[in-house]
Amino acid sequence: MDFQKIIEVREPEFYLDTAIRKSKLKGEQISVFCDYIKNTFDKIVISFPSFDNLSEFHKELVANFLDYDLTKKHLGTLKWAGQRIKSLESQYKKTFKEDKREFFGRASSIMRQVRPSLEYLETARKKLREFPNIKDYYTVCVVGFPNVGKTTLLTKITSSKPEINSYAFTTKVINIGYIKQGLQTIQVLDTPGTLNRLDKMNQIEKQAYLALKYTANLIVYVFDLTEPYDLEEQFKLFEKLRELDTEMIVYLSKKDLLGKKLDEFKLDNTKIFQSPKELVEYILVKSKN
Ligand SMILES: Nc1nc2c(ncn2[C@@H]2O[C@H](COP(=O)(O)OP(=O)(O)O)[C@@H](O)[C@H]2O)c(=O)[nH]1
Ligand SMILES: [Mg+2]
Repeated sequence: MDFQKIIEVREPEFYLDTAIRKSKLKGEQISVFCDYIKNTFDKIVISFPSFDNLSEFHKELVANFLDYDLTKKHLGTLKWAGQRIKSLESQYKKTFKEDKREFFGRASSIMRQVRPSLEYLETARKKLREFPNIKDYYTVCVVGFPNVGKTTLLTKITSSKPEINSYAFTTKVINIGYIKQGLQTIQVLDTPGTLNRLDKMNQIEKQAYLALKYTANLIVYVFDLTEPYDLEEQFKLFEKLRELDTEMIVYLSKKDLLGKKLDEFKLDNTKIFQSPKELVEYILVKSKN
C-alpha cells in the first residue's frame, strides 16, 4: 500500500472557487461545476486505501494511528456530497439562468456540511503519509539499541543511502533498503526502538514494532561490543525479541574497533556474523527456502 499517494484534501472554499472558475471558462455551465466537485471528491475517496483489503500489518498500523470507522464515515460523507451536487445539476439544469442564486446557495450549503469531513481527511492523510512504504517481499528486520550500527549495516548490505547519525534517538524514519538478486527482491528494514511498553513508544517505535511483529521473516540483532549500551541491556532486548518466534541471527558491529575480541563472543543456538558479505549470503539462502 502506497500511503504517499493519497490526494491532498482542501477546504470547501477552494473547491467552490475552482468549480466556479472552471464553469465560467465554459460559459457558466452547471455541468462543469458539478462534475468538477463530484470527480474531485471521488478521486480523493479512491486515493485512500480501502481499509478492508489491507494486509494484517497495515490494518494494525492504521488502527494504531487513526480512528478507522471515523475515517470511513468521513469518506462516505464526501462521496455523498459529490452525489448530492450531481443531483442538484439535474434539478437546476433547465432553469439555471433564473435560479442561479438558489443553486449556488444550495451547493454552498452542501459544501459547508462537508467541511468537518474535509478537515478530518486531511489530518488522516498527513498521518498516513508518514507510514513506511513496506512491501510484500521477504523481509529482514535489523534491530538493536540506538547507535549500535543498524543503519550503517543497512547501507552495507543494501543499496539505500539513509542518514547516519553519531548520536542516539535521531532515527525519525524506518529506513528501507533492498537486496536484489536476479528476479528476487529482499526488503531490509532498519527498525529502531527498544520495545518499551506500547503506550510509551513514540510513533516510529510503534511502527517499527508492528513491522517487526507482522512483516519480519528474519531478524538481524545487532550487538555492539563497544557498549554504547551495557551488554546486559543489549542481552535483555535480545531475549525479549526471541519471544516473537521469528528466526533471529546476530551481527556484531564495529569489528574495526574491536578486532579479534569478537571471536570470543558466543551464543547458544544462534548464528553470529561479523561480515556484512556473509550476512547477505545467509539472507539470500534463507529467503529462497
Ligand atoms: N568504527 C565504526 N563505527 C561504526 C560502525 N558502524 C556504525 N558506526 C558508527 O556508530 C554510530 C551509530 O551508527 P548508526 O548506524 O547510525 O547506528 P544506529 O543508531 O543503530 O542506526 C555512527 O557514528 C556510525 O558511524 C562500524 O562498523 N565501525
Ligand atoms: Mg539508525
